[in-house]
Amino acid sequence: SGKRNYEDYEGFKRLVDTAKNIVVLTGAGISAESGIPVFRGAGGLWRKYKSENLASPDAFASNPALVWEFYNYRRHIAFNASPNKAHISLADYEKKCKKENRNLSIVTQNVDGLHLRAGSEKVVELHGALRKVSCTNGTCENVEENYDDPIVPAFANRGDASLDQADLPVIDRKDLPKCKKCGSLARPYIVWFGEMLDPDVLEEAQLLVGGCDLCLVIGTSSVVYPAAMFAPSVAQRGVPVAEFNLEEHPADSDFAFHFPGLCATTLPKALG
Ligand code: BJW
Ligand code: ZN
Repeated sequence: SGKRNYEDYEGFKRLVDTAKNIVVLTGAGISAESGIPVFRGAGGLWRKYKSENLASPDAFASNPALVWEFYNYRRHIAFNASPNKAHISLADYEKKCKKENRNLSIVTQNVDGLHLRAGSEKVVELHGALRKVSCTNGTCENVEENYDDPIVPAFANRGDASLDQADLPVIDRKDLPKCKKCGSLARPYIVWFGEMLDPDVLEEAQLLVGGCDLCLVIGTSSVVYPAAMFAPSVAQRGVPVAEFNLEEHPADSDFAFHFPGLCATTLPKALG
């Protein structure tokens, strides 16, 4: 460890083309070039509200209409976005691996669904998905796919939900999304701050991370747990980690490879 290879594309290619179990960890940065705002830093979506103040069970309990309108807006952006060259090069590389009897899996923090839409098959969605809603009634636990945009008529023609809503009429609770099974209030199928990740999903991710012989970590600020510990745990085992990010982070000194820049440019170059 401690070996830092900046932009060593040739060295990386030799490794990636022989690795048997590749795990790719992704965050918001991989979708930035598809027009989906990242969470932290410049261009962050949460200008007016801190992410913790909307993506939390308390926020939903106290103002479900505000939280739902925010997710309605996020869904609109995600459903209308297209996978970029970074998503597509991963999907293509997974197909190449399959032919060569090797494995490539994606463990993503993203909720936009763009890996699946790019054609990736093995995708673990750690934080849920914007295309899914779940029931708030603990005895029902129904999870369903829902592509309606707006998700309910009450959200039509209210403009950009990221703007100040003080002047907009308050939406009645009865007009919010409902569970199609039991009629209770529905919620976004998203893991909010302070909530546990689905234990099966977490276990699947941990198995993949624990068994990989090469790890790519792409477009994440690596501050949100438990996802933030995956790449460091791989590096700790002495397995090479390659980071693709606009910026370099001080915590990443154990990573073997660094490819600074826009990942829709660097990733196709590294996997091509
Ligand atoms: C590019 C690029 C380009 C840009 N090319 N690169 C201390 C206090 C309080 C809480 C905690 C604490 N310690 C731990 C916790 C728990 C908490 C946590 O980690 N908080 C931290 C913030 C400190 N974690 C949790 O609550 C998790 N649950 C949990 O731990 O349960 C147990 C528990 C229960 C109770 C108490 C404590 C523990 C759940 C976390 C769920 C996170 N959910 C969110 C929001 C919902 C999703 C949504 O609505 O969309 O998921 S948070 C938000 O951050 C979102 C993301 O998935 C996640 C990660 O962000 P990501 O992907 O890294 O994006 P950014 O924006 O941060 O970074 C983008 C990066 O891309 C940057 O590095 C750029 O440079 C780069 N970039 N363009 C390449 N073109
Ligand atoms: Zn229900």
